[in-house]
Amino acid sequence: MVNRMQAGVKIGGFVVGLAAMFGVAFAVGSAAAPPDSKTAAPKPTVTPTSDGMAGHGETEPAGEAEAEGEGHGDDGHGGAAEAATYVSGLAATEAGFTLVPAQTTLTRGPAVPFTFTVTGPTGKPVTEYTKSHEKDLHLIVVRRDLSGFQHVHPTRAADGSWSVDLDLRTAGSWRVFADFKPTATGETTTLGTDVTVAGDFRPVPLPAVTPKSTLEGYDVSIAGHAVAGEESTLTFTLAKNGKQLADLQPYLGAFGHLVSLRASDLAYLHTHPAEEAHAGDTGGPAIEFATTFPTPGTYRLFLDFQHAGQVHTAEFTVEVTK
Ligand SMILES: [Cu+2]
Repeated sequence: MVNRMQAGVKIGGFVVGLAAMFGVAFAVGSAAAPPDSKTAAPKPTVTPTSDGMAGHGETEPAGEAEAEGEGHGDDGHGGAAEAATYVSGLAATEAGFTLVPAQTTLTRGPAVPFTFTVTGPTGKPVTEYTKSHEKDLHLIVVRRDLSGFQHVHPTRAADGSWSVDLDLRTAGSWRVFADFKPTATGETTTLGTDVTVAGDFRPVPLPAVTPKSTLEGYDVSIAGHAVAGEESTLTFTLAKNGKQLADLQPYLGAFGHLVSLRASDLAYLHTHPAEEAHAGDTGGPAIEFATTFPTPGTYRLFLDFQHAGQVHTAEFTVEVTK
């Protein structure tokens, strides 16, 4: 990991390209190598709600998210342990790519213009991206105390600069993650940096661990047992006004998008259900994710889902065990 970053920064695109190849090879190997662990009877899960696991009906092996989420972090000589502990989003520069905000101090407000570029190994802004979940770049923004989460899609100008309005109604230090796949490497890359909003900062304590989240008339429950370093299946069950939802809509090619942030340092994981969702499909009430949390500890989970034409985000605090 460290080696790859240094090589990428110092030597540039060729080494990055090689790293990408190793990364892909490892991802394929990691998805294919331990079939036994995937097809073996699932270990018993702790189910915080009585009906949480009922009727999810998911039979697809949940391998894709793991391959996509982990493989890119390995440089070919780390092995499974390193892949399992790889985390992204902690650095503003990685593999020759750098997230460069146009301004690091922003005003407070509900729609604050924010502009940035992603520069590549040559130092110039990247202009060629490969879409992932229907977008060239996903921007995740959250205050460092994990309040104020937002997942937005900036627009790119011809010069490669990205712009979007952010909801920055509260003062403090905000973390900005750019999640994208440069065409040059084909590797999913997540860069993170901080911007500051001036004003009276009032820290929000992290909400307690609970199996339910209520938002905008929706009740979302989480079931499953998150164990560090191994693929953990988390199942979210969605209801509105006491009735389970069977008409979830695809949002950016999936019935749900899950961003998990480690509370201690905001390390970033982004996972999707194994099954893709296409326009016109309906889903629910359960959405299942296979996520590999790198370490034990407290994480904040943000589940984006779409229902009746609106995107909502359910939030959970989860304790990942050893
Ligand atoms: Cu997105």
